[in-house]
Amino acid sequence: MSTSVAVRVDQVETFLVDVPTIRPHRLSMHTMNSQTLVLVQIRCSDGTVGIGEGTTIGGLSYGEESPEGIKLTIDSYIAPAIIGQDASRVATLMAGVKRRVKGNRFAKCAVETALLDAHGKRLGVPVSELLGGRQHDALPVAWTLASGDTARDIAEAEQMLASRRHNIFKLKIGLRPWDVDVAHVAAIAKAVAGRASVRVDVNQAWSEPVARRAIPALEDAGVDLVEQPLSRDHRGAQARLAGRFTVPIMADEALHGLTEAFDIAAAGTADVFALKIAQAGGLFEAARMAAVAEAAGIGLYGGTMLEGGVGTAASAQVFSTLPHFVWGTELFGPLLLTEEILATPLRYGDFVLQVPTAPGIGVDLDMDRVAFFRRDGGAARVHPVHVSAGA
Ligand code: MUC
Ligand code: MG
Repeated sequence: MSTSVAVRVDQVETFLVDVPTIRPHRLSMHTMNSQTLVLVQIRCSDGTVGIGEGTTIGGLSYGEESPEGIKLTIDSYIAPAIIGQDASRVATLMAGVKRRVKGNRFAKCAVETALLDAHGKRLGVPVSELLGGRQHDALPVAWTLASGDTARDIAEAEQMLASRRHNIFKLKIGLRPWDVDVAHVAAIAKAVAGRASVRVDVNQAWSEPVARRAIPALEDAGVDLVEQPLSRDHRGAQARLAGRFTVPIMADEALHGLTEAFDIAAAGTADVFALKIAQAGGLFEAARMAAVAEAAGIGLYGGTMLEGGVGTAASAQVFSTLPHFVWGTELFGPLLLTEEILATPLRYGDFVLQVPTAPGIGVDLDMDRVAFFRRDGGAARVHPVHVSAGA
């Protein structure tokens, strides 16, 4: 048995970073002009520092946790639960957090990521190696066309194809009448036909009757995948759609953790899972959800909450360990932002993202850039350094 002294979690620091987007990003429930990144930095007694991210979209319009709420949950409830504990026992720490904090998956994801990052750095290995080892060194990356303007979206798609950055396009629809949306999608699909895969994300905006009219038209237009057409609460209706149409239906907002993954698989509510570390509640839970998908014959897609470089790198670490991503990933979040906050940017090109190979999640923050964009101007909440008895 090891007699080595446990490495303690000493300090947990959280900060909100507001970064503009390169253009308005229009979803059915919210138009983004900027993104608020929720970043966590955890210092351990051996000097290792781990970073994590728990970013959401559109305040409280997408999910049940706001950026401010994620920060508060970590500061007030999760930090006290882990400070002074053995930092090398990440699974044990997260089990303890789960006992003390219900829900709040985004906040848990941010903290778990930071703990895994620190532990990977401590051992000198990428987080993928802590999760069983990687099966992929690079992941295909989709781009979302969501300017709201057909001609602008086609021009953007052409630019992405010409620069060999993306050849999978996800189109955000659901804000306008369904027939207007279908005409928009059909025009883009025609423009890139034979050169790219075109998918749509309705973000829960349709009713079942609307979906029954719109989906055949999307199939005729050559759409490959329909993401979350109905409310996450309407599972029976979405199961009927999945049984009725050939085009695969993907679950996104409906997938809040392992239990929902199991329920969706059992009820046949979706053909594909959009796996997201934030919605899952962390990297461990995302991997468990992937196992459910595998057992049920459900396809995998590597989703994003449009995180910056930290959440994107963490997602890539766990996705790299999973079986084949038949549907690719959409880990383009940092590319939607005007500013780089990583010391070294993630590497995109030839339609893929290279999974970082450095220890931990494989990326570091550029703290000067972070300081510049911090909402609090640098006065982040720092949970006091743990002082052990007798120290
Ligand atoms: C979503 O619903 O999938 C992911 C990519 C994107 O453009 O929006 C997000 C959220
Ligand atoms: Mg989605």
